[in-house]
Amino acid sequence: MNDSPQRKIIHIDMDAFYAAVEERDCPALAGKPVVVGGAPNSRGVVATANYEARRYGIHSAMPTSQAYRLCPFAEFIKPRFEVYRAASQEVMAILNHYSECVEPLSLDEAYLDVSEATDYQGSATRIAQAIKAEIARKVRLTASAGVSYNKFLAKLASGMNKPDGLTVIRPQEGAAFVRHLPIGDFYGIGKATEAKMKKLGIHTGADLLRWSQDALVTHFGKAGYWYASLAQGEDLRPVRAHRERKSLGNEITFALDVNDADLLREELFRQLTELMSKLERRGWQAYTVTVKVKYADFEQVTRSWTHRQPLDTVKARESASELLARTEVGERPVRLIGVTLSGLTTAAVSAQTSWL
Ligand code: DCP
Ligand code: MG
Repeated sequence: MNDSPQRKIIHIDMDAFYAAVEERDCPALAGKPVVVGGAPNSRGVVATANYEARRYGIHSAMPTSQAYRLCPFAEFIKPRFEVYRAASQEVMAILNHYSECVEPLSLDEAYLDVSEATDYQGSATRIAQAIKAEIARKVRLTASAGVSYNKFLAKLASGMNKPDGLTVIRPQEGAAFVRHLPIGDFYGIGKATEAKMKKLGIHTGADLLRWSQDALVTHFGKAGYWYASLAQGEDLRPVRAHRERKSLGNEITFALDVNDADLLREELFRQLTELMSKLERRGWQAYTVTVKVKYADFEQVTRSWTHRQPLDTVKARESASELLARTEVGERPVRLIGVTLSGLTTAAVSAQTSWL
């Protein structure tokens, strides 16, 4: 894997993925607003909407009942996950043909590192064009592609000319591009951090760039290093073809949304205790704790902490508690909470690969 600033990274993101699959499979939907999601009952939400429906203000995670009010004549369709999964597999198979280094992020999204590619004289832009064309021909769906020298910019680029877009941010353009970027669009800056940044007068990349790394670390902890490099248009994260599989996680979806931060912390501790004893039984040690929170509106955040030493129960709890405090629990109702331990190592090298 090549970590030099001259890497060539492509980010592929399918357009209105679930809705596009429905349109593909049902020609009668052509040109109509299409909403894929749960029934408009208490918990029914929009999974996605096609671009026609988005014109009415409909978007992912919105209650279906609200989508219905915005556009009663839209086609409301129940998700067919098996079909989306099959389409996703076809897309990923195409991507794997263009690079050995493909990192899927979700059903409809992946990064490719094509630094080493020799097709099309190594032109990442032409590779991206070829990928889009092959997806269109074989899967009959459109994808948007972003091409750049790191993951952060490639992903931003793929979102810039949706649908069916292809956007390139060249190495010499990255820094200027980032200066104009609203602070909320930076990778890893969620709603809470965005608000904190704005309080400090940081509204754009240019504002962020005026802050020293030390000052950012003072205000944001370890994440400050990350923000400082993003401000320069730098992101050294490698594309990981084989994602870390050794992790152990727990989560719970509440029947009713929970507002009480203490209660949520207790629930996390309960999950952690369970995980730690599982780890112990298997003779494993973990270095990373990740807390996941899904709010009532389905927005999901994760907060992670990697330690230098293997975690014990006390450390794991302290970390989880700290990570939880970096979310908006207590302020926003929570639908799901979970914790994962990763960065696992073991002294006993056993053949336990599928013990999750
Ligand atoms: N999805 C979901 N719930 C969400 C967000 C997304 O179920 N809150 C599902 C439906 C989407 C798919 O994941 O089709 C991919 O998500 P994207 O965010 O990439 O959205 P789309 O592909 O639908 O639209 P686009 O990428 O064109 O903006
Ligand atoms: Mg998409």
